[in-house]
Amino acid sequence: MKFNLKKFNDEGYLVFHNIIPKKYINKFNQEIKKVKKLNLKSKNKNFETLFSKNSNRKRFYILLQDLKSVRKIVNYLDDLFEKKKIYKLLGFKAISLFNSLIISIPNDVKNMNPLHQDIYAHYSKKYLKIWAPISKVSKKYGSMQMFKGSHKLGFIEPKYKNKKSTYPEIDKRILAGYNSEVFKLNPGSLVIFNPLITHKSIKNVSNKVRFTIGMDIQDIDLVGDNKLFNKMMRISQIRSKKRKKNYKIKN
Ligand SMILES: O=C(O)CCC(=O)C(=O)O
Ligand SMILES: [Fe+2]
Repeated sequence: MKFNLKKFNDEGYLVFHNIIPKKYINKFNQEIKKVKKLNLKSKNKNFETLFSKNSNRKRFYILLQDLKSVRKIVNYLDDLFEKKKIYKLLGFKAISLFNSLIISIPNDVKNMNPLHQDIYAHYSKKYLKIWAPISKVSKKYGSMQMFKGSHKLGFIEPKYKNKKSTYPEIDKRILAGYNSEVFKLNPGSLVIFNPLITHKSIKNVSNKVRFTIGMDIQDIDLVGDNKLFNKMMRISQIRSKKRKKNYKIKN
């Protein structure tokens, strides 16, 4: 695993293949099988059925975030970055590590992330994001599209498309002339990216659920552009409020 710092700084992301050992991916799949068995009485039902009720979705999503195998994978990657001296290369001194599990249901568009930068938990100027597919990702299985070099534009103010939107988006016109990539990767690969690179979800048009682990790695260093941090936190607060309001209306 060779971290090409120049490429990372130029393009805003790096892709690595076959990083997470198979045994961890298998463990994850076994756990998911157990969850399905426990919650789905009928064999022909799938995650979609469970997720279809909004009240279920929230509880289920929260519990799935902390699957034991997800923790194990995150710890494995943290140790690997330490061993390969990636933290050192990037100048991390005191690390805060947050992890999440992205679950993308076939044909779901409501929960996709529109064109955005990762400004919703952005508390440090030294911030690295990991996107680690644990199931196949592609234009068929759903994926992420990333705009090469767009982190160099710096913070871009996102706007709500209409009154009903709960996720403000970046105007795609600002990316005219930028090349982009939709990741086609096998489970166990990694995308390491700058949180300010513009990216979006790609719809899952297969009949399989897409699972991806997300990691937020931030240095606990408060020095930086306070005005910008306040702005990002304000945008994040407004988005949370809109989401809560929506949640209540539906239930
Ligand atoms: O996987 C996705 O659908 C989007 C992921 C994303 O926006 C992120 O990891 O920051
Ligand atoms: Fe994101």
